[in-house]
Amino acid sequence: MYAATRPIDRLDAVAYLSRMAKLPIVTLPDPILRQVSAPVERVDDDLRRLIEDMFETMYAAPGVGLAAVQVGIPRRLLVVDAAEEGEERRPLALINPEILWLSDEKRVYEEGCLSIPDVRVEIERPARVRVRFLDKEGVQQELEASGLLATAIQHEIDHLNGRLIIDFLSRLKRDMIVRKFKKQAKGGVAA
Ligand code: GNR
Ligand code: NI
Repeated sequence: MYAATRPIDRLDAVAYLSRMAKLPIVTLPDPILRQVSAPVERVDDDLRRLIEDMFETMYAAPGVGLAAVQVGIPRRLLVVDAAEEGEERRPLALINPEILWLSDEKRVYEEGCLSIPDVRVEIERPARVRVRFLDKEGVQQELEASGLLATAIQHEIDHLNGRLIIDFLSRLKRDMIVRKFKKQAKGGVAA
C-alpha cells in the first residue's frame, strides 16, 4: 500500500527505519549449497545490510554461524557468534576469509547445519585455526580461534567451498540423507 493513501503507523516506521530482515534459509537438496562462492568485490553499505540481515537470521534460528550461500547469496561471506547462552554476544563477520594455519591437534564435535535440519554429524577437525579476512569496514584482520569458534569458522568456510557436514559421512549414509530431503521437497511427509 502507498504511504500517500495510508498513514505509516509506529511499528511500520520502526521496521522501516531499522530495516532488518530475517532471511529464508536454503536447505538440502538445493544445488546452490554445492556452489563455490565467489569473492566479495566491494565492502559497502549494501554488504553491511546483508551482514545485519544474516546476523538477525542466525540469532533467530538460532545458530552459531551462517554463510551467505545459506541465504541464497553465493559470496565469500560468513557470520559467526560462538558465545554461549547468557553470555554477551560476540558477533563476527568474515569477508573473503583465508585459512592461514590449522593446528595438528584435533577436536571432535557433533555438528548441526541449518541447511540440513535435524541431522547431526560427529566431525574431527583441527582444534585451532588462524584466518585472515576483511571486516565489515573492509579492513584486513587476522584471528586465531579455538573451541567452538574454530569449529564453526571451519564449518562456514566449508559452505563457501560447497562442502557440507554430510560429506564427512560414508556415501551410503550421505545418499540416505539426501534422498530423504529430496522426498520431503517433493511433498512427502515432514519426518
Ligand atoms: O548452528 C550451527 N551449529 C553448529 C554446531 C557445530 C558446528 C557448526 C555449527 S554451524 C550451525 C549453523 C550452520 O549451519 N552454519 O552454517
Ligand atoms: Ni551449516
